[in-house]
This record gives sequence, C-alpha cells and structure tokens, in this order.
Amino acid sequence: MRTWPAPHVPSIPGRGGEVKVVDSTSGSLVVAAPGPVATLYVCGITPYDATHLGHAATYIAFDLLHRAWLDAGLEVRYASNVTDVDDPLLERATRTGQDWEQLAADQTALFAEDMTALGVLPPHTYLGAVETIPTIATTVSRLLDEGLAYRVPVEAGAGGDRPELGDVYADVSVDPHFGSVAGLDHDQTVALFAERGGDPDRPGKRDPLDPALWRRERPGEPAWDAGQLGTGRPGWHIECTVIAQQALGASFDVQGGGRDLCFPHHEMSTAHARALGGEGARVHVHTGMVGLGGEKMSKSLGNLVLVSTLRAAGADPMAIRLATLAHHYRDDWDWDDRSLPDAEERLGRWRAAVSGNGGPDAGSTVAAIREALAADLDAPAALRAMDTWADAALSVGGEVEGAPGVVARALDALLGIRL
Ligand code: 5CA
Ligand code: ZN
Repeated sequence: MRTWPAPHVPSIPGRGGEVKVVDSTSGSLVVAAPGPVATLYVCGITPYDATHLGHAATYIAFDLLHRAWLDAGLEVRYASNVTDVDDPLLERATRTGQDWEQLAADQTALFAEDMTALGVLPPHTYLGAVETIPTIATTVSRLLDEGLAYRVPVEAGAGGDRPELGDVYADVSVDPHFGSVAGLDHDQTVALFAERGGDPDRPGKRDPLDPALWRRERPGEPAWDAGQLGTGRPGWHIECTVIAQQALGASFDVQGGGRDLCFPHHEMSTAHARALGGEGARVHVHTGMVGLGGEKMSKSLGNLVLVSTLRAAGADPMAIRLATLAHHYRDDWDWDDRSLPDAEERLGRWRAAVSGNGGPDAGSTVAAIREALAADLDAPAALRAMDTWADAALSVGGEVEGAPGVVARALDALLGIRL
C-alpha cells in the first residue's frame, strides 16, 4: 500500500525530553519508548467512508507522539494498516451497489489526501489486509497446528467446495494473560464484544469471546485460497497482529487507536501476539471519542463531519488540525459550530504574531511546548504556551531578532502546525 508524502520537519535548537503517556492497561503515566529506536503501530482505517474529525483527531494525536519522539532524538519506526476487506466494508458496498475493491481504493486515496493536508507524518510500513493475506494465512495455520486455534463448523452453503474445513477461531482460554489490556470483567467483555463486531453467540465456539482468525468463503463474498484453511478471508484482530509483527517485530513499544479499539481489538491482537511467542505492544494508548451533537461520530451512525468536506468548503487544513489539538487526546469532545472558527481565529493571531522580524524571546515558549508534549501529549497546554507568546508579540512586541522564525519552526516540527 502506498503512503502519502512526508511533510518536512524543520530542525529546531535543543532537544525534547523523554515522552510519557498514559498506558490504558495500567492507567498510569509511563515512558512511551525507552529508545534509541521507538516502535509505533497505529490501527489504520477501514476504508468504506471518508475521514471524519474523529479519525483525524486520533491520527493527529499519534502524530504528536511521533514528532515528540523525533524531537527527543529517537529513531521512529511507525507502522499502520488499512482494513481493506472486512464486514462493514463489504456491507456498505453491497448496500450502495458499489464494487468493494473500488470503494476501498477510493476511500484509501481520500484518506491519504486528508492526511497530507493535515500534515500527518506517514507510516514507514503501510500494509493492507488483502496484500497481507498470505502471511496471515500462514500464521493462522501455525496457530491451528499448535492447538491454539480450532475449527468451527460453518452453516450450509458456506465454505465453497470444502465446507468441512470450517471457520478458524482462536482459543482465548489458553492465554493466562487474556483480559490484561482492557481490564474488564467477563460480562462487560461479552457485551462489548457483541457491540463491536464480535459473535459471542456463534454455535460451536469454546468461549463466547473466542475471535475469528479465518472466515471461510460465503456466497457473494470475496475469498482467497489458503491451503489447509480453505478459501476465505482473515479475521480483523489477527490482521493487525501480523502486520505489526512483520513491520516492528514480535514486541514493540506502543499500539494506538481510538478508545473503541481497546476492547476487543487490542485485547485480541495482543493475545494473538502472545500466542505467537511475542509480547505485542508494551504500552497501549487510546484516544477519546469525538462526537457530534452528543453522540460518537461514527460511520455506522452517519453523524459525520468529514475532513474532505471541510477542505472542499475552503477550510484551512491547519485550522482543522488546530481545532483537534485544542482538546487533550484522551478527552471525549464534541465538534461544534465554534470548533473551526475558533481555530481559524487563533491561527490568524499566531500568523500575525510571527510576521515580524523580532519578537519576544522564543526559548521559554519552545521549552514549554516541549514539556507539555512530553507530559502525556498535552496539546492544549502547548497551545496555551503559544498563545502567551503570540499575545506578548502582538501587545508589547519584542526585540529578539529571529524569535518569530524559531517559534514558527517549533510549531511546525512539534505540533505539525505550519503558519
Ligand atoms: N481498521 C480498524 C482498525 S484496525 C478501524 O477501527 N478502522 S476505523 O476506520 O473504524 O477507525 C480508524 C481509527 O479512528 C480507529 O483508531 C478508531 O478508534 C478511530 N475513531 C473512529 N471513530 C472515532 C471517533 N469518533 N473519535 C475518535 N477516534 C475515532
Ligand atoms: Zn487494528
């Protein structure tokens, strides 16, 4: 899968401190990556609808982590996926009469355009589920051979000409650490599993929470031949396990995504990683949910504000980015009528403030932005530090030659805001 072009990250004097984030598993502030190489996997989109503000906020949050790591002198390896075959994508294509592959290709391209406009650094490894099927199939076969997965009979009409092979499910009971990522009790997990794409009531499973690893061919659905697994397509959680492992190794620093992915997706993908002999992510970071009118913005609910719609209406992508940075990444918040105008106004003030040759000294402002980011990616605190500098520049001015340039480059490098 092709990524989008990398924006330039200006170099700025000095270096940022060690970055700490809140780990969802422990709930405590931890060092995100010990270094010198920092490895990050952020779950990518399911491309059946265009990038909304919730997606944008999530990818921008992890972009701050990426930038803070670079500023701290770490070498970053960033991987992500595109879930370019899965139930919601196929359902949408069927409902709208589109070709599923075309839908996925169009929406993946639009996502890349949005990420480019928003100044998000691209992943170094970017893989689609479809292109990874051979590796996923080999991995699922291995889990089956090792007794960590089992076959479940399929309904009549499923499974093509080898229905007896059945679907393949992971056995969660073999993993003593299962449940450690989200830390929920059994009843909560079963309810969430059903709500978020799982099938707790599927007959033939050993445990209601066992997730699908390989889904056999169904009439009208795309399927790929995978030897002893038979024709079918991969489950969702194993997709991310395999892509992360292939790009970053069996154990890596941070897995990220929106909070709706904590359970079951990150619980399951980490359990799969353990079954394969690794650790998966050492730290799990989750963003809050962006809503509209009091409800989570979601493709399935349809209450979306799309980045591409705002751009087409002439919104400055930097103002869209700034609007998301006005909220802490772990908070839930609502996009509303003031979000964009407030960000545009702020951006305008900052642009006016950096337009002169001289200004107030930049040193303490750059330090404050760095400190804010190192302390759990506190973007709102970083914006307040910039507001303080801009207010001073506009009211009393300043004599330090080149200070506006230093501040502007720091904003670009650390927050991805190009003035
Ligand atoms: N393809 C899978 C991950 S492997 C997937 O969840 N795709 S997605 O398109 O549904 O979501 C992409 C990312 O955006 C996920 O990290 C998800 O948690 C996040 N996300 C979705 N809706 C919101 C929202 N309203 N606010 C914040 N983040 C959101
Ligand atoms: Zn994922």
